[in-house]
Amino acid sequence: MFRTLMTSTAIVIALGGPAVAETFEVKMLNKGENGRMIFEPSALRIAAGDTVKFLATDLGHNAESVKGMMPEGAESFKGKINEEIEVTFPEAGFYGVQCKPHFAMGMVMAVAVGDEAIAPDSFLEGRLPKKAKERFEEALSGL
Ligand SMILES: [Cu+2]
Repeated sequence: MFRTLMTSTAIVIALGGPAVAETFEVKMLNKGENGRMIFEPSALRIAAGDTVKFLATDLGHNAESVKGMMPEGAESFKGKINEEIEVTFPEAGFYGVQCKPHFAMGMVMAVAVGDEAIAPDSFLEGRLPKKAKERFEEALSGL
């Protein structure tokens, strides 16, 4: 005689905490809608605790933070060439991201974390290649 006992228990706990963190994808491209050697999108607004995944859609790129273009206390990050890294941004503020080999060609993006509308003056104060600065300015205006 066989006896089968099936028990199914579902426990649903409703949490009133903050929204679940999201993951956003950014492509690293040789050619995008807005030019060559480019992050797409090149401007992103996310919430603190969200993650950005950098996709090696085209080869030969990396994603790393730009020195001096982060809120104080935030941790820098650096992906290897062709590495798809996931970066979580716990600190609110503005972040500059670069592809090291194509920095001078303007392969940069801006990530705004939180609600602050305008980047601090210091964000673009550092030494930047002309094309990188232009792309940053473009990105900031699109946030
Ligand atoms: Cu690149």
